[in-house]
Amino acid sequence: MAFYQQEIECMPREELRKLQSERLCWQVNRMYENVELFRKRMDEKGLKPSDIKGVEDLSKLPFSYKKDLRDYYPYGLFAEPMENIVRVHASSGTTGKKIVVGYTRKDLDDWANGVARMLVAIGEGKDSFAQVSYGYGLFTGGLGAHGGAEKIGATVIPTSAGNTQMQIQTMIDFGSTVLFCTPSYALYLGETVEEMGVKDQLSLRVGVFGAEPWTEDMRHAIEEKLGLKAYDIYGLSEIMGPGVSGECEYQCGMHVWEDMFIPEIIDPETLEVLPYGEKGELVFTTITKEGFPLIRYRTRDICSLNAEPCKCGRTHIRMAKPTGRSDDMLIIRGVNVFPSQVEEVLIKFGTDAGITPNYQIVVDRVNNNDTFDVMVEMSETLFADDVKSIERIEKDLTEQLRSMLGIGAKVHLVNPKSIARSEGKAKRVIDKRKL
Ligand code: DLL
Repeated sequence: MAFYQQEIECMPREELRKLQSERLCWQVNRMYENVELFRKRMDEKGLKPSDIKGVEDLSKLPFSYKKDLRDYYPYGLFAEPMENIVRVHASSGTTGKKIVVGYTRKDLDDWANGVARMLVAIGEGKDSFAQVSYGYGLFTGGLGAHGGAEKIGATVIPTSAGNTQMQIQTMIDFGSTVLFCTPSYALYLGETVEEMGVKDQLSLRVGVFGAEPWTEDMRHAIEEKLGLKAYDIYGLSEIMGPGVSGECEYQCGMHVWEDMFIPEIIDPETLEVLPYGEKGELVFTTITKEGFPLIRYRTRDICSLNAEPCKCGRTHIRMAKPTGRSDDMLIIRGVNVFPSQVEEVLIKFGTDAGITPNYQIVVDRVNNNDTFDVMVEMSETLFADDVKSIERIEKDLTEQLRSMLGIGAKVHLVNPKSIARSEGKAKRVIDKRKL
C-alpha cells in the first residue's frame, strides 16, 4: 500500500481532531482580523474568536454562501494582501456573475498535495503518463490535476479539453496511462475511441473523473469503452478545486483531507448538523487555506459522511458520491425534480433496451403550465428498428419516469449523436422559464 503523506493520511482520529482544533482557532482569529464580512457576522452573533476553542465549537460559527462571493467580487473576501496571492481561479456557475478565488504559494502547494495523495492512493507514481483533459484556465480542473500529477513525478501531458480526435491520437502516441476529465467527456472520448476502432492501441490504466455528478452505471460504461478503471474525484473552486476528496483503491467513498478541510452535513431546511451516515447538505470549513479561507461554506451538494475505518488504512472521513445539488433542483408543476433521478431511470432502463445515457431535459412554461420534455438518444440498433418499437420504448420510459418522479414527462427518443456533447461539464437541463 503506497501513501504520499502517510503520517497525515493515517493519523489517528483523536490526533486529527486535535490538529483540526488548533488550525480552526488559528483560522478564526486571522479571519476575524482580515475579513470584514466574517467579523461582521461574528459580531452579529455576539461571538469573539476566543469563544471558539476547538472543533466542538464549530456549530456556533456563522455559515457562508456563494452569494457572499458574488457580493464581495472580486477580492473582497481574501484574507491576505494581494502581494501574497500568486494565482486566481474563477467559476461562472449557472447564474451570471463569476466568483473569484485566490491562492498563496502555500495554498497551491497544499492543493497539489491533496491531488497527489489521491493519485498515490490509486497506484500512480513516477512512471505514470498523466493526460490532463480537464479545461485549463480559470476553471480549477486543468491546473489542479496538473499540480497534483507533477507532485508525484508523473509525466504530465497537458492537452486541456476539446479536439477529441487529437486527444485520442495523443493518448496513443504519448502512451497516456492516466486520464483526467469530466465523466461526460470521458464517455464522449469512449464513443469516439469506438468509432475510430483504436481501443487496443490505448495504454490507459485509470481515469480520474469528477466536476459533475455521475452514477455507478456511468462508471461502468466509461470503464468498458476506454478499458480503464475509473475513480471519482471531488472538489469545488470555493474550497480549493479538484482533490478536496478522492477515492482510494477500495472505492467506497471519497476521503476528505481533514487536516485541511472540516466537513459537516446539515439539514438544508433546519440547518441542524446531522450525524454521520445521514444524507444532507455538505458544508466545509477550510483550516489551512491562507488566501481565500471560508468558514462553514454551504456547498449545496447533497451527500453523507462515513467515519468508519477504511481498508486502505487512511483515517480521513469518506463522503458518498454527491447525488446532486439542492439548488439543481427543478420545480416542475410544483414537484421537486433532480436531473440525477432522470438519469437513474435512463440508466436502469439500459442500453440493452436501445437507449444511451445521453439526455437533455427541457422545461418551459406554456399558457401558465410547465412543460417537461426529456430528450434521450437512441442507440444505432434501436434507430435502425421499426417505428413501433421506438414508440413502445418511449411509452415504457414515460411510465418509469412518472413512477420515479410523480409527474409526467414527455419522452422523445432522438437520433444517435444528436445531443450536443460537452468537453467539460455536461449541460443536462435547459430551463426556458428562466431565459
Ligand atoms: O468542478 C472542481 C473539480 C474539477 C472537481 C475537476 C473535480 C474534478 P467547480 O466548477 O467550482 O469546481 O464546481 C464544483 O461541481 O460543488 C459539485 O456540485 C460538482 N462536483 C465536483 N466534483 C464532483 C464529483 C470543480 N466528483 C461543483 N461528483 C461541486 C459530483 C461534483 N459532483
